[in-house]
Amino acid sequence: KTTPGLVLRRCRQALTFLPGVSASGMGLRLSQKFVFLLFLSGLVTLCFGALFFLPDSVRLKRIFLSKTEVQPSTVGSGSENDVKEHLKRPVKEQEHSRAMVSAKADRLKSVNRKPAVTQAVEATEERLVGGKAQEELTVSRSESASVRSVDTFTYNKFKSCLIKNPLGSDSGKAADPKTNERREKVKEMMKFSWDNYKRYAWGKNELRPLTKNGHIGNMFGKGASIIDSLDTLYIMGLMDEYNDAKEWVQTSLDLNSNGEASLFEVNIRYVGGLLSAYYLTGEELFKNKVLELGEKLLPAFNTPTGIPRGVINLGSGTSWSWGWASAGSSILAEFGTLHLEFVHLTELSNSPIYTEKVMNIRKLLNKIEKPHGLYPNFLSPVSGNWVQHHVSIGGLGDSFYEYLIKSYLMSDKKDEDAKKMYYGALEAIEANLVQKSPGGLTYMAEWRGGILDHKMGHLACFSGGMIGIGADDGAPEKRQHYLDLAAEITHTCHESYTPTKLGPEAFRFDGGAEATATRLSDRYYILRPEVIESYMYMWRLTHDPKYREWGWEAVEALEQHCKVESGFSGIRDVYTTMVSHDNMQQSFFLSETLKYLYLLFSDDDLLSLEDWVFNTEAHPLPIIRKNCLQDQGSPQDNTASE
Ligand code: DMJ
Repeated sequence: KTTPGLVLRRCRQALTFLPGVSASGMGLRLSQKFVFLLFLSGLVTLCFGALFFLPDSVRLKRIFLSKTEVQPSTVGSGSENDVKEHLKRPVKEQEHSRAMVSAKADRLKSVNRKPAVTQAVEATEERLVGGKAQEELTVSRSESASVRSVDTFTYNKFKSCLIKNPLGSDSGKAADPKTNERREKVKEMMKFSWDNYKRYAWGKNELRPLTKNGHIGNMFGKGASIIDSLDTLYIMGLMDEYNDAKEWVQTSLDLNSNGEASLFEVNIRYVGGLLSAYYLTGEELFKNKVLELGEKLLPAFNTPTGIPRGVINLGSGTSWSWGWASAGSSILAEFGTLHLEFVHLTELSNSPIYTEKVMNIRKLLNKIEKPHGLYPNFLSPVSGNWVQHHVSIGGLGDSFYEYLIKSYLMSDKKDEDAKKMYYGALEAIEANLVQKSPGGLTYMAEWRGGILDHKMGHLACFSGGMIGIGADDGAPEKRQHYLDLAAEITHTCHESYTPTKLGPEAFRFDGGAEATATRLSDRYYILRPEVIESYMYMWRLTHDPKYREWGWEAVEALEQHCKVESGFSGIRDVYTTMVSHDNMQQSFFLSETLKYLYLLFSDDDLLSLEDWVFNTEAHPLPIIRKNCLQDQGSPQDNTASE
């Protein structure tokens, strides 16, 4: 048996023997010298090779092998310059050089890192989740091959792979006049919101409709409402407005602004918005902008685990964690809500780096131990461990679950890992969080280290739609159950919409409460989409007319309570009809709330679910049909180009 000790002893013996041999070697014949030299070089190679079998901690190894070679290389890390170089090269070339690039990136870590990140890397190298587990987290070559994009993306080819025309046969116009009138009403609301934004807040992130000015906020430089509106304007046929938005992207979208930006918000609003705009219109401008932006997000992944930090300065590339997140942790709903957009960035750029970044996150999440199969909301990007055991399907957790099932659907049902993770998570959610109230309402409680908080956030109301779209791919015996669960959750969320017919930020099921906000601070409504989002999905899945009726109730309530002279505004208390406005027209109102309402009153072939998944900001992204894109084939029944 070869042990490290034995190898060392043999090397030492050989080394002490050598000087004597070489001293007397003068008298040897040429052939003997040759044999001796051969033996000597073999021995040296053997001793050096044996170093690789020594445990990591053995000093000798550290002396002989440079530090960078000992370090594992992770796809989650890399210097900015390497990333740029990497992006310039096509996938094929990168296949051969990926190993070299990541080793070089590791070498550069120590000289080229932003201060905050450097410290973290050095301080925690030894504390990484399971030490050498980091090596295992590296996306292997064969795995990245499975997510590799086609050689060059061609827009026409992509269009030919859609089953339906994105805008439907008659722009999605509903057959019956009543539904059509309602759809027109929603379009009018969009135009009103947009016109006021344009008039008072053009180029700012959002409109303040009471004070008639703009609001910047801290998610990105500017123009969030413009990017968030592009696809809504386009599908509604508001072409003058769409053209104004497009022109602004061309002339004024500044991707180099210095300032704090949320990686999550930039991704779901800007990356998502630009991707959708490109896929819907084929305008190269959007593709170029989104690829430029995608590249700027990569430095946020330069952490020991590859789990990105929450905040990034797009100008300088520096990234850091939210000050409010405990112990410098990253948020599940933030780093877990990148997959759809990043896979599309790889599609369009022909660079695997984006997919590698998100696959690395998924790998870590797959590996790490989960309390009762649940995913807590806070994770350290340094150690890769959970920071607190707080689990929520609402804020801080929500869209992570959404992106699992949507990753599966968007991969044309090829991404089996995403499917497994989604149904595993759903099982844990059902076992631990799903509750029935005394009044018979089904809800999702929150979980704090094993103790249930019988509260559900408005944000968690997206889960009706999520469970609905995932029902069909669950185990056969569970399908009807999932559809029923989706309907029950959607019903509960509808119950929370009273008496203004708008819903509070959070509602409770304890102390006799049945889907009501018991705290003053939970009573506000900020034009959020989640309840309407679930109506839209449930309508498409069941065609039960109640969902359209519930959607119409919301339209009337928005008109009555949220519409002000110069736009739409959130309200401070949904339990009084003497409303007080919060003076904010959120950009997600244009991107999500109004889009989902419009789709609810349209035919199912407008952005058909057979072809599209919506990102968490309601930006439609196409299902990637690799077979069709690569093989000149197209799906049967293709009416997309009609
Ligand atoms: C949106 O920005 C997204 O839906 C996000 O996932 C959660 N919150 C808002 C809307 O409420």
